[in-house]
Amino acid sequence: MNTPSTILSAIPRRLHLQKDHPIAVTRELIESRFPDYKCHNTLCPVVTVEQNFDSLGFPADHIGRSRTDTYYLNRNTVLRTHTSAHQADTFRANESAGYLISADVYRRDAIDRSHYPVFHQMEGARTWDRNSLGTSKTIAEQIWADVAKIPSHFINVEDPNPPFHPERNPLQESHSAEEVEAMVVHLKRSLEDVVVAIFNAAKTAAAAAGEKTALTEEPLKVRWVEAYFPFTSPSWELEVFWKDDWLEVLGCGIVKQDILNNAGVPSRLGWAFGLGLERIAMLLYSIPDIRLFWSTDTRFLSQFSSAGPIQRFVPFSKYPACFKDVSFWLRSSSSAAGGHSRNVSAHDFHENDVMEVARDVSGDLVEDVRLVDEFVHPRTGRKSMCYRTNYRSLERTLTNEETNELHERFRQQLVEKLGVELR
Ligand code: FA5
Ligand code: MG
Repeated sequence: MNTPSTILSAIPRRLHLQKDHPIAVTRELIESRFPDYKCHNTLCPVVTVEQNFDSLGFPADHIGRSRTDTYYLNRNTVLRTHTSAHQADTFRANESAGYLISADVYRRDAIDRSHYPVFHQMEGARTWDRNSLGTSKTIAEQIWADVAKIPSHFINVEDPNPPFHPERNPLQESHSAEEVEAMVVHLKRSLEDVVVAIFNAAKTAAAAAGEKTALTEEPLKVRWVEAYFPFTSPSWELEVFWKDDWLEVLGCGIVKQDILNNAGVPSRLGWAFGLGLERIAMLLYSIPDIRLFWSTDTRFLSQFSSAGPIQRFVPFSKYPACFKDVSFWLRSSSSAAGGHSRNVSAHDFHENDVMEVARDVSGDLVEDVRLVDEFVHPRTGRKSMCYRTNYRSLERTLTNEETNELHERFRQQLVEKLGVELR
């Protein structure tokens, strides 16, 4: 068990189901682009290691399984790290050709304005059955007929990638080139349709708010890049150009046939995707900080509604930041045998542990935690690290006493929980 109570207390929140919450409105907007898909929105976040990793073909030594990245409840049970944890079960239930799963997911991760240890994903999948071809002669022909039903768009998508590549992004032996070509077009067109719908809504809202930015003045820029997931092949990520940089919004690919075979539906083949609802909601509403989604302040919540057009978020005044540094020594790996120091060795150290201590002490009052300096002492070989914490409330001005007290508790907990030596 490495799951703190602050994380457990997020479980009942279910922001994707809270009426008029921006995560819920974003979910509804995306769901409306997939009218025939069955939506699952209340699946339990407590899943087995088998569901979250094994059923998807994650290798035994995959980094995602480690205690530094995943919240375990016991040896065999985790808080799901992605909605793909429900893929095998949903394929096995075989209730519809297309499905969407929206849910809260949990990951030990960095602290900054776009990362939070709890966020929301939407998973989607579409499969076709080789045993029910209807009027089509082949499964590829049937998929192309379905491609024709996807609304067309006029944005210029950068996509230099072949539908598959023998080394980088291989076709599975159970699929023919024709089948994969058709599925890849269906997959990419379906997701481009979502991104275009989101950007049109954001653009309309931005223009109504009088914004003059790349969003209102320039055409949307989108690109596909090749990717890797243990449970799809070939695989891609979709990126959009946002605030001078490419932002990854989703991962996707052709479902590994083993997953469908093991789920008792070997005659089916298809694609799946997983997207981050916070990332999309931040673009849609222009929400600057991921912590805001967890706010219960009416100045935040009252700005959103699932009725009527999307309205851009109007920030309430920004409260002052307060930066504080902490420096500490790790034990050098070479002195470990000497045993004269009980502090954590450079080898055992993981940054996510520092992040979790910060989160545990300060909750949402910590805006970000960043490594600002590290060096190895030339003589002793010991490593020193310095982290800078920014304390800032989204709702009020913090007092000096308050931030001093938080920071002192943070320092003491680093010693107690991680065994570092303060400098
Ligand atoms: C996955 O979680 C895969 N399960 C996605 C997938 C599903 C691939 C089905 C193929 C088939 P990834 O870890 O990249 O992949 O996360 C998917 C999306 O979740 C990202 O593109 C991003 O939009 C969002 N995301 C990931 N980490 C965070 C985070 N810490 N905070 C907010 N959003 C995040
Ligand atoms: Mg990714």
